[in-house]
Amino acid sequence: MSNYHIKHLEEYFQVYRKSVRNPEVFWEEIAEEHFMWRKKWDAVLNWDFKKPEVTWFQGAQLNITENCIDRHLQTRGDKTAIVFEPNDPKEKALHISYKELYERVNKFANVLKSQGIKKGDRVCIYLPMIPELAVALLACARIGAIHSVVFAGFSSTALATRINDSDCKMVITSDGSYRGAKTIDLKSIVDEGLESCSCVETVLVVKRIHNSIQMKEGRDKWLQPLLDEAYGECAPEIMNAEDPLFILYTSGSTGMPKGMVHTTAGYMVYTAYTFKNVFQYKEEDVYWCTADIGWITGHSYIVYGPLANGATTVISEGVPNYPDWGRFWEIVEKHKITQFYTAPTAIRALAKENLSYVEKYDLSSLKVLGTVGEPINEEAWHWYNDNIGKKKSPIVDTWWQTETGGIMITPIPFSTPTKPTYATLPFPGIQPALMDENGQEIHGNQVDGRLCIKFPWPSMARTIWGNHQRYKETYFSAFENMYFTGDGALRDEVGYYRITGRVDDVIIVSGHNLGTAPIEDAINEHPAVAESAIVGFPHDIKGNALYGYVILKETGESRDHDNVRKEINQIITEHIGPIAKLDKIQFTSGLPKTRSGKIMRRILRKIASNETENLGDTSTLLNPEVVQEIMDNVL
Ligand code: 7RM
Repeated sequence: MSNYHIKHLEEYFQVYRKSVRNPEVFWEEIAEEHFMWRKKWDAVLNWDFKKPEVTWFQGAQLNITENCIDRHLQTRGDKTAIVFEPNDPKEKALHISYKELYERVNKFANVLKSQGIKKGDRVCIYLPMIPELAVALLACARIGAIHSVVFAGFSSTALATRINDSDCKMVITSDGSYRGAKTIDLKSIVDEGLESCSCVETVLVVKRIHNSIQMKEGRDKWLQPLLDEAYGECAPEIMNAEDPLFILYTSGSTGMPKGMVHTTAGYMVYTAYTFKNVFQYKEEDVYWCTADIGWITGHSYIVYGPLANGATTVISEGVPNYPDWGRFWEIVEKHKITQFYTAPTAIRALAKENLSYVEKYDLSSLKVLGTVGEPINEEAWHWYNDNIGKKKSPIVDTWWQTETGGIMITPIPFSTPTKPTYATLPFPGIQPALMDENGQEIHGNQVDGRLCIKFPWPSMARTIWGNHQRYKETYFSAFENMYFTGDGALRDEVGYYRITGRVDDVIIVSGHNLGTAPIEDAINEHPAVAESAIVGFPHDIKGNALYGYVILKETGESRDHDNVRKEINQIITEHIGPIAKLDKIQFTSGLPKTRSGKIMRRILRKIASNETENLGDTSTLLNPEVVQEIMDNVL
């Protein structure tokens, strides 16, 4: 019997040890007992990190939608699979049962087929957070088409680049989307993008905001009439374990975004098993992840992981501040949310607002809180713990990546004692290693280094679409026989991991390795500073010098900038030493960020170094306007 559901710390250690001593037996038991297979595997694992090549459950056959939908019909047919909470609180929420989801997915799958989509074809999905988005993913999976979701906040150029890179035959979009009090004309963004995409034959359009849009004859089709005609049963395509399930783009530090390819069986097993344990999901729970499905978090922990467990998962269309900053807590109360999973950037934004937005609502249904996307600072952690969890709901600080497919380092709630800013312990099956600059593993505790993973896990990305060489260079070349995450981490006295950030954020000043995170933490201690980011720029003597971008708090009073500069450098000298003093400090109203809150330091680095002709891929920027402001005021 496998320990599918970990219930206390001893059990975690027991399960972990087993997963490391005998990974194949460990994963085989989980795969056998908890999933539906059309044919069992010939081998649990084949791997060679040198090539690199990894396969899990080779020879097995399955369809992931049978695991996410069909097999629940007997026992949970009337249970709500998806709760849809619209942007406008006055619009009624929708409860979609497993039976209804089955019918929607099957009809949609038949529409895809009727439009000529076959196994292996790529379908680009560019939709807002509406039920059709999840249904579209599942419909692709039903017929073996490879979905490539592009976040519906990205520009037409970003969309076109991704469509062309993977040769998508179809785009699924909507007439528009709601975003707080605004509407966005998605369809015209698609039209603009498609001017440079000759591969797209069909555009399916979901009606959401009922505005009038252009429909291109022969190419564009409304979805609803096609669904009305479609038959409600579509036999699942029998897929091989290693057939691609989806492509999801993640922006690289330079050049083209990388189309990470995830395959079927391993991804299913790992996302389902992590979902169950990291959120301690129970049959009656109502789980809500606030991420967009256009992000890996949404793929793994809104759609596939929850549905594979027969869970109730919430899809919310809106934003945290519409109609006001109480919206999240209103939704928690309304649907009696038991698990709530969000990002530090959202927590910080919510924490800035008046507590009365929180206190208005009954949050007593909450059992587990989660965070993902970037390191969570101590202040935000405590705000979340005190005001949302009322010190009763453990916070799972989950570290993982688009490339890893699922959660890698995380507490198991009610088992692992949490510690602010620590992602804590590796999930069963995950073997982390900290490496030094010379490629040697750093053993023992109270150490820090580059975070690698020594052994394959089922949901790891198998390649970069169309560029296996880049996959090899990016992840398997820095350290021999290891997957390199690109992150730095420290291991404390009990073996807990704390992720410190991307290691390319380290700057060498006069031969000293300086991490950006501790310097930024020091700067942020200044009472007038709201946020900061530092980068290196070339310096004749020191090799590199430090350039700081600082956002001041809006206090209404004006401050002498030169005084603040001096005070910041005093604080840095006290906390780290004079070596880390900043040569230049630019005050700015914002920092270039992605949706999940990651600062795009590459842009800041290029501006500080005067290399602004080519900023690289900026298509995933949430706030492109701030880049111009920063360039205009560069020192
Ligand atoms: C899920 C996701 C991956 C990068 C990763 C880290 C950072 C994510 C945490 C974190 C500290 C965390 N996928 N990151 N989670 N850093 N603590 N709990 O975010 O591909 O978009 O980003 O995000 O740097 O490498 S992602």
